[in-house]
Amino acid sequence: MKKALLILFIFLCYHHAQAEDGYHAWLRYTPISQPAILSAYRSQLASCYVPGKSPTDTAIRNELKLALPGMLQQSVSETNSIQNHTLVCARMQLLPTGLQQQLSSLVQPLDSNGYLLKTISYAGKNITIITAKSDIAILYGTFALLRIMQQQQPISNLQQQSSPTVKLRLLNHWDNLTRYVERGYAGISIWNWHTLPTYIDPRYTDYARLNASIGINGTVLNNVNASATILTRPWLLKVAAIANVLRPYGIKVYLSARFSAPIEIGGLHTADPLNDSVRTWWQQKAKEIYTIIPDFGGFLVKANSEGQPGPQSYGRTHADGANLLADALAPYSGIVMWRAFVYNPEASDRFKQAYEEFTPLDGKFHNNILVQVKNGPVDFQPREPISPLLGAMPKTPLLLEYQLTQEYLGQGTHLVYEAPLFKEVLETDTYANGKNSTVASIVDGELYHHTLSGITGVSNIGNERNWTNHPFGQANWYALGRLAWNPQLHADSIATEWIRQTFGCNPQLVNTIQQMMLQSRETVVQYMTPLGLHHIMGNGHHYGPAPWSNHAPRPDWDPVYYHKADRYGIGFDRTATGSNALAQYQPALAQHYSDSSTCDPHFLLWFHHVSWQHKMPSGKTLWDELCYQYNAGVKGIEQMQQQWTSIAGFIDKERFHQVSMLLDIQHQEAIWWRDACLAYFSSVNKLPVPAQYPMPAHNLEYYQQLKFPFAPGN
Ligand code: BDP
Repeated sequence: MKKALLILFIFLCYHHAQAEDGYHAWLRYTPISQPAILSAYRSQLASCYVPGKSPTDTAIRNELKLALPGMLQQSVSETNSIQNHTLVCARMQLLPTGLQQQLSSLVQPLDSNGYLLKTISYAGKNITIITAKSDIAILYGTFALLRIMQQQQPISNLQQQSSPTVKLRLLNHWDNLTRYVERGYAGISIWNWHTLPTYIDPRYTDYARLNASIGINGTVLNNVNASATILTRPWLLKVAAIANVLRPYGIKVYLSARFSAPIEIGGLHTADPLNDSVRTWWQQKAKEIYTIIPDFGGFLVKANSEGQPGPQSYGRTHADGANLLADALAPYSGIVMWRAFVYNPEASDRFKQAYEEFTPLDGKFHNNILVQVKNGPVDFQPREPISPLLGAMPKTPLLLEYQLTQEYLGQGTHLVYEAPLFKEVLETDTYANGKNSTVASIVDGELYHHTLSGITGVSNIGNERNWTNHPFGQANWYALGRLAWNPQLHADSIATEWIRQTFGCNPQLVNTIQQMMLQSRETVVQYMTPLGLHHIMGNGHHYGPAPWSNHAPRPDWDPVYYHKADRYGIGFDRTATGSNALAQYQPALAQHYSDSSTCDPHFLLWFHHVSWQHKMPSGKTLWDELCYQYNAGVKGIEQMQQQWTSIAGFIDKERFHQVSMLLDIQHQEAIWWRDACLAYFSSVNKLPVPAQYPMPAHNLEYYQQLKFPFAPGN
């Protein structure tokens, strides 16, 4: 009996050790499986030498201690000098002069965050070196080497120089102080405010490691719909405790600031940006913050948007409001990220509002301000044209905001790899300063020579063991960091490196998952919002289809506002005969969309109201094409299910089952989207769903009466 229990115990321990819960994300450091690579790594990396003494150097040493024994299955000694086959991780100044001379021409052009990885022979020794101008850059270089090794690629002949293109590479948490995460689908906030500042969850360090490994260098801890409480001293001490953990990893903390904080926590009667007491209040607040958090990054502000307070409440402009805060932060080199996500129920077209409010202010923002612009003009839809502000404010650095959390992309249960969406935006030519004025060249500061530049992602992280709930949500976090580091990287290569690190290097596994990921964004567009449909999700929670919805508190929250379907046609006319939003783009860009017969079908209903009989490039009528697209979306998920099943043998059973079940949900919901939308549109246009497609499983009333009062994240 005892023996049986012992065997069971050993089995359970073994089983537990094997369980893959996704916590380590892409930093798994599992044993290298290819014998030739393993033996090459073992001999090349016999020891490491990290001479620096800063907390960042300690972080580097810790990472190597975790990673190398894990991958090499042998211990790697730390040395006090450079020996044969040593991995050297050191700033240039800490290297022997001879080595500095050998490397100086390669290191000289690097940015302060850029690193050099190189194998080199020095004083008769073959060494692998990671060097740079700062310790943070060495940390980035260390993660770059580990990324190569986790992919089991050769390192015997390395020469890689890399500097980030974008200065601010950020996450925005929409985390409330209650730990409820707005639009969060992965549990509650990882910031355990109640136990801070004394209890430091080890998870904060792992958060820092994961972010630093992809180059993220800042994080806004709290929701843009901010509570002023975060700016009070007890809370700033909590923030400082997080900042202390993140600092060695090169990550600054930022806070969302509530514009009316001087009233709410300062006891003033106004928050008017031109009022002297208000100015003094913010100056003192900044001083207090920097006394507590000396390297505080700055403020993110959502003002006069969706009910948030702002300068317009006092007849002032966004620039007045942003300058007020920027001036308070300037003595400490802090910055303000002022959001341009504004719209107003009276406007004829929500699409146009941000451009109308912000372009007249170009040149009026002080130089420590970035205007933060969502990638599209409406709101993180499965596909949007670019925001017309991108390219329309040459004198203002623009910070590009993406949404990692999948508010409009199937929320916590759909597999959607967003890098193709990110790239579609970055590669769009705005023609703002002639041809090749891509969004990438605007947000990296190059086009208009701005020193401040930034890309941010609204975080999809929560306290779920695997951070993002859907294992593939991690890929979106990963891709955001990689693209912010270098917007020229490709969605497919980012997917490949993520898969190899996250799931393994078997070629069949890698190819299959890569195909699934690359197709997934187009598939979600097809089953949710094909041909340029947008914002037809359920009101408020945005979960599931509700194209019929027409009685929200504001018209611009209603799907019917966006699709304008009637007996004769569908789509939002944004040409000169309609809202003329198209005129907000440069003519050369507008031209891609302006004629309904040549408009890219992906954007057709964004810009045109066309008849159901409109001829599509495929030769089908619009109605037939719409039915085709919805069905293709469902087929796309069926294909993903088959692809996933085909690689069952290559994946740990925990994640295999988890993703299989999530794909089942996604499949059911794709069918729901298709059937509900086609049932509704066919009730409007009175056209039957063509016979080759399945009929909606239920009648329209069935879909309309579905209610989701407890949909998450709302
Ligand atoms: C919308 C979300 C809302 C956010 C808002 C924003 O539905 O929860 O507060 O954007 O970005 O997408 O401010």
